Amino acid sequence: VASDQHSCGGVNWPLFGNISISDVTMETPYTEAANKITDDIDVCDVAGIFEKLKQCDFEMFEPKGYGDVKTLFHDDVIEAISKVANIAADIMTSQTPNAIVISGCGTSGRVAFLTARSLNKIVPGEKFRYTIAGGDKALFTSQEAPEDNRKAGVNDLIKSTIDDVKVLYIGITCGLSAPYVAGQLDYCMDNLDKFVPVIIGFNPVYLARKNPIYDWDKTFYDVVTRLERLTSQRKGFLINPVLGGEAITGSSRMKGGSITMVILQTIFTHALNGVLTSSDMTSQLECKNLLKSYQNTCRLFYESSTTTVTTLMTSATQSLKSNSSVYYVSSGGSGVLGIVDSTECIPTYGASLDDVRGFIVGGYGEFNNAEGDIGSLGKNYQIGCDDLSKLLKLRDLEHNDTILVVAKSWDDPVLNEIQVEKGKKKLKLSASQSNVYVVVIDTEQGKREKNMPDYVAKLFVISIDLNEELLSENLIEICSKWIFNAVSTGAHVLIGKVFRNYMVDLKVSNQKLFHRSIGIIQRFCPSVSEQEAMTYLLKSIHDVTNVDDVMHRSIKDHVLRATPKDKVLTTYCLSAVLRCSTSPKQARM
Ligand code: F1P
Repeated sequence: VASDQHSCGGVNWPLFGNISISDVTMETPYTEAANKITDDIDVCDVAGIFEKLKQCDFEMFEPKGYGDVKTLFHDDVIEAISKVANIAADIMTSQTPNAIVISGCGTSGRVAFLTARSLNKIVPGEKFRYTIAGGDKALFTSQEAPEDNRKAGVNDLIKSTIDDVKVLYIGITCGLSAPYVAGQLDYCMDNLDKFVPVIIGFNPVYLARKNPIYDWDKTFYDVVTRLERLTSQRKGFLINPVLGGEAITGSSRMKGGSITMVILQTIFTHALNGVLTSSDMTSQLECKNLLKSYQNTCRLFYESSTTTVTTLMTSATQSLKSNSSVYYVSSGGSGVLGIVDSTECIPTYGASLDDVRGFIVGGYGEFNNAEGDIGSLGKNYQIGCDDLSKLLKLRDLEHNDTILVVAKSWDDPVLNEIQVEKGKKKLKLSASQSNVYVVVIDTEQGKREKNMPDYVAKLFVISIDLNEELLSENLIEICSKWIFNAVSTGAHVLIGKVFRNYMVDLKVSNQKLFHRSIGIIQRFCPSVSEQEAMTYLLKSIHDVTNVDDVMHRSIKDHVLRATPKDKVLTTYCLSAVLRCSTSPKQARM
């Protein structure tokens, strides 16, 4: 961890790892800062991209923080995790109607769902709930406008806890920014007799978002500083280690999503281990050891997956380049993670709904979301292997799809889907125009192989030798996330969706992304003021050459107008750089 300080506005801002000095200012949170490691990721080959993603992910486990920059292994972070595990254990074992609600927007809400889903399978009483901005539709497609709706957050929380006496609320917002979560957190703090509020995010409190929240007199910063005051009385908890910049600036689906999983799984594994019987010290030590298992797994994963991931990245790139698709197929939590990964490609890279899609063995029967089968809403809500089989039948020979099957062991049911049974292929993944790859994440020592049908282009085995029996399912699951993240990120970088390490084709679909877009324009045109950058953005959003008539509108209005549009940022980012007077329509063409 770098120990330099960057002086800005009379304040010394601590630097973390590989974030550039110029990127951490009073306004730039760590989650939105560019990472030096990936500064030139856009000109790297597959091996270079893999190496950079690896180095970025290793930063998640920096051994210790300094000053007020706390990293994952900082004592305060571990103490908070262990305290929350104690409360969780209480709720999990109580007979009264108590609940644990995990909530967030986008990837954070999907990880909330994944966690609640898997814990309800092992803890009796359906005590785990999730809320996600935009409801269950947001599990499959990005619904970012509801993220800015703090009232919707409160209503969802009230609805899901109406019959409960005591609730552990865990709100997740990587950037400490989402209004949906801010509303819920504030509501919890107004009702401390019922709620114990916890926030997971990856910025120090002073970098929480200070922009006004629509229709409210509070900002995220106001709400989280209120929570900070409660932490000394142990009436609320803040778990906010800094992770270093994302590989693709602001792409919190990556490190942010992974460490959210790590923290939640550590809390609940520890709670299940009978934390109530251990002393504070023992409890913290156990949490630290659990965190170390993830660190170890991350290292083992990257050490043993270079060939696998680079081959998959290459195939996915060729598919996207030739207007074909990348399909992920997995079972259980890995199936969910494939869907989560694909969902985020749309707002992050301006990808189409068909570019990357995820499928889960057993479809909705396995997925287990609160609203049940919503497949009738459209093809992007159809998630079963049968749906994929049907889809493949319709693909013509011009397609060059990549099908990536990830198995968590040799006994994973996903392997039954593709095996040859008495000469018959069970799952019709065998479209001749597809490149089918199978990856088995193997924790066993002995070599075990199954016959693969001839249509499987390559079988990869990633060997991870785990001593951590208890956690092994979780550890393998997170490896599947790293595979999906690397494949989709690498492929989008290689087809030119990233400039330096900025997502220049993002969708301007919520307040956070509106501000991120202004930041990107300024990043490439340092001489442009914030106001000027916003003017360029508004010209692009509203297709006007003069912004006088649109300037007074709310950010909410701008976002509503921008959400369905493509290439909003590339259009005006370009114009700003060239200082040209092209009309917005011309530039987009
Ligand atoms: C929530 C989120 C991200 C997504 C995009 C828009 O962010 O939906 O998951 O990738 O950046 O915002 P956060 O509240 O967890 O910071």
